[in-house]
Amino acid sequence: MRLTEVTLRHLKMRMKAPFTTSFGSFQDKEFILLEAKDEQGNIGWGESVAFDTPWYNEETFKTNWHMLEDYLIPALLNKEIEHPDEVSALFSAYRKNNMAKSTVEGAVWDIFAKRQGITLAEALGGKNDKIEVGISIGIQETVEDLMQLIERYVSEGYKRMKIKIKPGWDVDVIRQVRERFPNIPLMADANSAYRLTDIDHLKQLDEFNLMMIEQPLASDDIVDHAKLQREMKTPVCLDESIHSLEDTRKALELGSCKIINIKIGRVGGLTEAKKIHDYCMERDIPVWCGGMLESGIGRAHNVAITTLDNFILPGDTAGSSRYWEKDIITPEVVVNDGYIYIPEEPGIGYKPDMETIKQFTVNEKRYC
Ligand code: OSB
Ligand code: MG
Repeated sequence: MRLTEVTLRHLKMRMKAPFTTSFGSFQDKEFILLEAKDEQGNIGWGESVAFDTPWYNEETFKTNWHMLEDYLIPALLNKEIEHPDEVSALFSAYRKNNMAKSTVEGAVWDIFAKRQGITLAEALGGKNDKIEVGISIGIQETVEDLMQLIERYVSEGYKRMKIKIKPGWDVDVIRQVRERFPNIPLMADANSAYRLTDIDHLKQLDEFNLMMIEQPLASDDIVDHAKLQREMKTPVCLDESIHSLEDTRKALELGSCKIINIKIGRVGGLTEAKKIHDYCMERDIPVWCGGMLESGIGRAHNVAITTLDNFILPGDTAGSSRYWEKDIITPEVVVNDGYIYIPEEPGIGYKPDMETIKQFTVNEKRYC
């Protein structure tokens, strides 16, 4: 197969509610959607999960546009490939920029599946026809606001609650949540808000039977996380620190975590995500699929990879309606009693809604 045409679109969509992490708050989501066409006319879709500000990692949707336009699309256009695994070799001259690489690699995987008439989940080797879904709840103005959201998401069937924490919104909040909901599967995500010197404070979380604490320390650290994990009963899960299979190997060798959050964009695409999944599976390390407040296109890729066997823990793949008044795919991603059922159409399985995409597009450019 070979790509003959690629279209980049810059979209701006407003979320239903602002999302607040230890880094700050935002409600307007700007991102890139990529549409690729092969020589037979098959269409594949990818989404860049880079934000408009480099708070989560160093990439932004603008750096992704630059990388795609000037390097990645030219490296791929009209090159004959047999399998999406070959895409990373074509990109090997370019360091990092994983979210940019993943945007176009995802579209290649979608086309690869469609050419065979199978779902993206099947193309990746996924066997499950439904996946378990958790939800990530941002920092709220008051504890009562948080309680009401948990109440609602529990009643909607979500399989685990993830609470964002930061200094000043952590031990006391989690204690109150545990008192009110003694049995729900519960975890906390710090997005790197602490230092190793906070160890005694963090160890207080051990009494709340959390499934894990996600990325408590620096985004570029695996050494201090290992020290913390040795002292903490609660399993540490790494998010920001993991960019590749190599990072995964090193973190596990050091004992920096017991669980890995796999985000397709952060690790440079589905091929690398699958490698990390396989490596963890051989070592009995559970993984789960993180989220980046994606539109339905990115969400569809997350749903597909979550069908692999070692995605044991519920992911942050909440339904479309949790984020958007109207998503850009049909059908929208729906969560039923805490499960998403894998769509049966070939490729990503959800159809891009071109009307709605047009409505949110602020810039568009075609390359061939
Ligand atoms: O750390 O997992 C994270 C959202 C944006 C950036 C980073 C994170 C998150 C979330 C929400 O936790 C995930 C989602 O609902 O898509
Ligand atoms: Mg996280």
